[in-house]
Amino acid sequence: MWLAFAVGVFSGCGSGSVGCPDGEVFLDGSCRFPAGDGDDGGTDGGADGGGDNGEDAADGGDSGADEVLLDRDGDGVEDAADNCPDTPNPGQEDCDGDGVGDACAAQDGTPEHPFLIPVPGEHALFIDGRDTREAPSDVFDAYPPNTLDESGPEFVYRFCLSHPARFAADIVAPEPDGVDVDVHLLSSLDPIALIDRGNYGVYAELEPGSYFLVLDTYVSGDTPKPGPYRLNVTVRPREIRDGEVFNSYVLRAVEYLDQNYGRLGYDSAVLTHDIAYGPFGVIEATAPPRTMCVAAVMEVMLTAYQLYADETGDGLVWEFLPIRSYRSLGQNDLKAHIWVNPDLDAGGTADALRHFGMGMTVPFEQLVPGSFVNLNRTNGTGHAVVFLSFIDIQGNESPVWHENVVGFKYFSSQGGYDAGAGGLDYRYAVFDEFGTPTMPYKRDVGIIHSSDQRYLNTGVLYRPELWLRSTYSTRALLLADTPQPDVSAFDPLRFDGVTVDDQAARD
Ligand SMILES: [Ca+2]
Ligand SMILES: [Ca+2]
Ligand SMILES: [Ca+2]
Ligand SMILES: [Ca+2]
Repeated sequence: MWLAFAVGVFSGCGSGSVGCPDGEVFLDGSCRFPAGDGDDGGTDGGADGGGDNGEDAADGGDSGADEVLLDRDGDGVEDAADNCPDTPNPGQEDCDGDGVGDACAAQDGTPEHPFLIPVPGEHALFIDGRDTREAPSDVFDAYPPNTLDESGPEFVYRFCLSHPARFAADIVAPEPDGVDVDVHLLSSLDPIALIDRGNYGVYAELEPGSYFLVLDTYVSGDTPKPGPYRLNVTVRPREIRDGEVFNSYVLRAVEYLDQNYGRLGYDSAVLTHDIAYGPFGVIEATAPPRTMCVAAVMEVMLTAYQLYADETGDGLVWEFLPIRSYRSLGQNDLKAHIWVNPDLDAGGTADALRHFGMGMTVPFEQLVPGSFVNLNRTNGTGHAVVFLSFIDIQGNESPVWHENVVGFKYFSSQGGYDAGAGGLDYRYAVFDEFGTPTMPYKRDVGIIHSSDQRYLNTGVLYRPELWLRSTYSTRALLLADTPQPDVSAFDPLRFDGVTVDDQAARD
């Protein structure tokens, strides 16, 4: 499935199916061998071409001398105007504007013929897998102002945005031993204009336009580290719209859990009570009613799913991922990413949701109530929480960020072991630079205020009709019944459940 193909520049339009080499088909935005082997490609091509051409010829004959315009590929665009007349492409996308439609543009991953990432709407997810040992391009050695040695071979992608977007590109972590492919987002090829780069991924808020993504091979000393990668590209609208995000259900879940399961005690345990996963079974609590923070976030999500399903009659929330995604800690289980794992490049719930095609990174200042935050403190501990509001120095709440914000109000599980002293509850989180101000209720201070998502991981969950299949969520389904080793473990020292006003209860 993740085979990279042998490359050469192949001119595509009009010959073959969509400009893929012989035996390959255009699938999910790139040329691939069809399932099976090369024989399938030949059969598909022959059947498609013959059928279409025959039909068109007949239509033309009936009309005789009438000026009926041919549309060989039946995409509603007449041949004379069709920028790719043998491949249905009703949208006529032409990212580079050269008159040759994206659907039949030559694509080999070089700067001249980059792979085109389709962005069919405001919400889009593109997956691809290749191996930089096979990359045909070796022209980028560095990405100023960054100075890392990227002189190994690279694959170049291009995409066009018609709307303001949040854009993320991630490669699946961890990489195989000896492999180090880095991700670079550029606004143009010449001069090189680096927007963002990362060891595992990039994030940016982008205006409509054309951009390049380069998957390049890092060189350590004199040793290039080429190898395979699996790429997930996520495009979401810049605007966070009530009708598209799950925040209102998250907030209702918080209210429900606070009233019914609040302050029952904190422990390194999972869930305050057993929770049904739709018709697929029950996710069992390990030591009810006590629970810890990452599990509290998962409990909020599972409760929000139930509220959504009750209201809409829609079971999509349980069909997207198998129940084991919320029970197990394997690489393709959502829970393993929510549990926080640097090896998976998962700094918290926001990363987890993006990885699985269910959510997106949103910078702290742009959060809306009902979003997810993983915070880290200057003392080295961390916490997974639901974001409720921004707060000022007196603890006054605001649903939108303003210049007097000193932190935020959250919901999670923390505090003492005894009922009343800990468990699901609210706290006022204050960024380190604002000290320990008086707040209306218990505080959590010393929070690291950073735009680096590894320190302050922030993002939203979309409504299930906007959940899109990423590498992780695809594999979660495929491997649902296959035993997988645990790759994450809860770290009770880092996630100690101790906020400044819980210290007494824990000493
Ligand atoms: Ca056409
Ligand atoms: Ca066409
Ligand atoms: Ca073009
Ligand atoms: Ca390079």
